[in-house]
Amino acid sequence: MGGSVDVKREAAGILDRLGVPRDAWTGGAMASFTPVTGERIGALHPVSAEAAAGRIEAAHRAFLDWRLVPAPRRGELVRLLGEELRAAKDDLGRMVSIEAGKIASEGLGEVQEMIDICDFAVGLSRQLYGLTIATERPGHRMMETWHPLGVVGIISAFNFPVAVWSWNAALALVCGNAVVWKPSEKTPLTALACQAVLERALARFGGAPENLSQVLIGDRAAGEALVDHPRVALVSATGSTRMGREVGPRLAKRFARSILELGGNNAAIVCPSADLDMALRAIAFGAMGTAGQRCTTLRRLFVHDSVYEQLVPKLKAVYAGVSVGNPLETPALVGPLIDRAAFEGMQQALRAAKAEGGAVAGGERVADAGRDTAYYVRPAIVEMPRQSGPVLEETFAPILYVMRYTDFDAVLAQHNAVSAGLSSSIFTLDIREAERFLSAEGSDCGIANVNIGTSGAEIGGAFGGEKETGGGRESGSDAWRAYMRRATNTVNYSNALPLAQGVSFDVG
Ligand code: UN1
Repeated sequence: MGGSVDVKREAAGILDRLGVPRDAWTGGAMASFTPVTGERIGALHPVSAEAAAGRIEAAHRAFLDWRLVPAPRRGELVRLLGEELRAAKDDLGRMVSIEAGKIASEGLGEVQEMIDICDFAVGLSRQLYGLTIATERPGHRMMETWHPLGVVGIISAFNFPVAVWSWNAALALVCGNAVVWKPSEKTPLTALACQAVLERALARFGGAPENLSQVLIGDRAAGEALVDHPRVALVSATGSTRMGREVGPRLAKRFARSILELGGNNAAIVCPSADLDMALRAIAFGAMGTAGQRCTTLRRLFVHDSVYEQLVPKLKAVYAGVSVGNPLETPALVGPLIDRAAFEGMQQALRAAKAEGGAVAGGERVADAGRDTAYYVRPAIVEMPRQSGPVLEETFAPILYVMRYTDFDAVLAQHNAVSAGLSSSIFTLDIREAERFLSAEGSDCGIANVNIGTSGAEIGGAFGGEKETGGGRESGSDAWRAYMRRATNTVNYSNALPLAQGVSFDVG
């Protein structure tokens, strides 16, 4: 396993190369850690509440200028960001592995997701279309115009420390907004790295208003400053449902907008006709990828009785054999949990599952994969007699609960009988089952897939979910609309003043 000097030195080298000043992450009061070894790698300077407010005001001033820059020109900034991200991909991907514990391929994949959303946003910068609407009055024209919104706040979680920022920032910037980002306290260094990459793009762009993008390094207080500041028009928050329950009402209280992307308790159904080899691979990636710490992670698996004995023993063998280890030094498929709290939460859920009659395989700490401050675990697969107890909740760890089913209607009901509604999958070659799953009476999630796992969505679609997942949509499709304000414009080019609905109001 890697020595402390190595990880620290490597992180320092990356931050230096990307142009993050050393005094931004050394000598401060806020420690940052790597889950790879559990050691401290940064000492950052948390922003005070006053300083946070000052930065938000500065971002607002930047917005006042940026909103007047033509959208395709704003797109040029995001195009340059995409270029800089391409150049920084290896370093930034590695930094994600160091700070979030992702395996190399997933760290790089996350940066690719950033590049993809930049490409999308560049195209979008010429497509912020409004409708032209038929009016009932002669000599009139009615249309919609989309205008920039203001300062957009971004609160992101440790598990996608850079991609979620980029979904929001790339769209917000082409839509004419300024952005202020409060990254997770667990991944502040990757945030500084991203900001440095954006600053390179800003330097090449030339002439963008100063303070167009800001980072608030800090704890909860920094997030609260963002949520409560009257200049922040929209907060896009990714994290736990508990966080969303606090942030949502606070934003609503001051009539600010929110995009909430909260917990998931994602399920897959394996039907009698499923391609079981394909299902096996998709389940393995969905449930064990990112060590079970994606909001799209597969957590519940319903397997038809007729294929259960063919699939589940194979799945258990994959779980028993999957390589768990240091993502910086080994070709392991499963890296560490983010911290001790995550490990304890996992053990607690496994105890609760046993108490509900679950048969647990795996879940134990993999002692030789790191030092005692790092938390590597063998992913757990738990055969449950029914959907109860911890199965109904999201535990941010690699636990897959497996249940048998016989009746399709009943399994659909079970599928939807949890409080979150993010992602879902069905494995079937039967078109009736597939289409019912996607229909109004099928999956109640924001993402519903056929013969694809629950995680690993592309940026082109709108990303988010229903119920306690929060209802927000980020990324592709028409998610951009949430980052703009809509004006309905009616123009009268006639000599008369006809009133709508035939109302007469003759003042003589
Ligand atoms: C998250 O876990 O917050 O669909 C985002 C996926 C990724 C994004 C996950 N593209 O798994």
